[in-house]
Amino acid sequence: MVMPAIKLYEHEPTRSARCRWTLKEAGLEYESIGNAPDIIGSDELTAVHPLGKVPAALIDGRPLFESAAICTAIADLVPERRLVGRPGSWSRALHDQWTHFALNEMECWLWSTELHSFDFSIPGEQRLPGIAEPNALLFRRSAAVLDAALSESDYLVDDRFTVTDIIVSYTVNWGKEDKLLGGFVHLEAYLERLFEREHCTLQRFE
Ligand SMILES: N[C@@H](CCC(=O)N[C@@H](CS)C(=O)NCC(=O)O)C(=O)O
Repeated sequence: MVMPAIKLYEHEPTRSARCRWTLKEAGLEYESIGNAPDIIGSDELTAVHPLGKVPAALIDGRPLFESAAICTAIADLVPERRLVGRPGSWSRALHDQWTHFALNEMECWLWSTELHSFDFSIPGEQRLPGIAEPNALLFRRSAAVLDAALSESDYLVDDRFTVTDIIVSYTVNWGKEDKLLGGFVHLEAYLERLFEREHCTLQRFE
């Protein structure tokens, strides 16, 4: 099978780290575009992602955005690497469950706190700094669910490393950066397990 040409619009310390890690685990060549803060909001990027956000990708010239969608599409390109279950399988349903859970029940609270503190999207006078506390509460309520799941298995799907772990662990590590993992020993151990992987792109936070 001829592999598609892949261009990844990225900036290293952002969610684009998910896509870079997935490409490495997939063993696929790609062209990195940007890898500097000024790629965000640029005309070049906005032609691929209407909000001018990273990550975004061109796969054989076709634009794709949202980090989880890009990672899953890359994993689907290399079925022999078993990074994700085939569409329609129960493994795939569990991949969808955990990635949606991480993004919609965990990451959204971290993102909201960031936007209301030091990020650039919300004008200063409209920011609600007090939102950090309820956001932390809601993040930890969901993190407890993930911690319980990881007390029974080292990984989230099929008891082996998959792209699901790449997507979800970025969220968990962001919670670690925000010092919200206190008491979640299985989440801490999960991160340590992933740091051991050769291609891991997670940043270390104390
Ligand atoms: N849900 C999106 C989030 C993309 C996103 O917000 N990216 C940030 C960097 S991590 C960005 O480009 N922010 C610029 C902005 O919000 O304008 C994804 O997972 O790809």
